[in-house]
Amino acid sequence: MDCIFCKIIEGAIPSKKVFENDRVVAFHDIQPAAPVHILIIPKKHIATMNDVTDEDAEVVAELFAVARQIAKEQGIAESGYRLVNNVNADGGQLVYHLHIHLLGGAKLSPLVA
Ligand code: IU
Repeated sequence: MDCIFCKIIEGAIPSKKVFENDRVVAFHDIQPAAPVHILIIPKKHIATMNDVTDEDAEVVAELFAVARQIAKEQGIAESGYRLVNNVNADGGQLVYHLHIHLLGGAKLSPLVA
């Protein structure tokens, strides 16, 4: 499968990983949009949030658990952070392998002014 994040999971493409277990990987975004910008992804190839099934409930919950843990490790849990999941073209999704952006380390601009 020609998926860049699957290649990152396999280690075929290098990345700065901050977390890995049998089901989930997290690594620094190559084009950070905030001082802390980490992507949290399932090892299972799921293209978008639209493709998540009931079978994936545990791993999707784990993505959020890993995000909470990394936010603590990065020292941004108390100051705050943002979790983002872009879906399809209008949502700005560029990589079609489910991922949660963990953004923080600065005061982020409000989504609604
Ligand atoms: P999006 O939600 O699909 O738009 O986000 C994709 C992100 O993946 C984006 O922030 C890229 O900078 C990031 N990324 C990466 O970290 N490493 C890569 O090799 C590629 C994209 I391609």
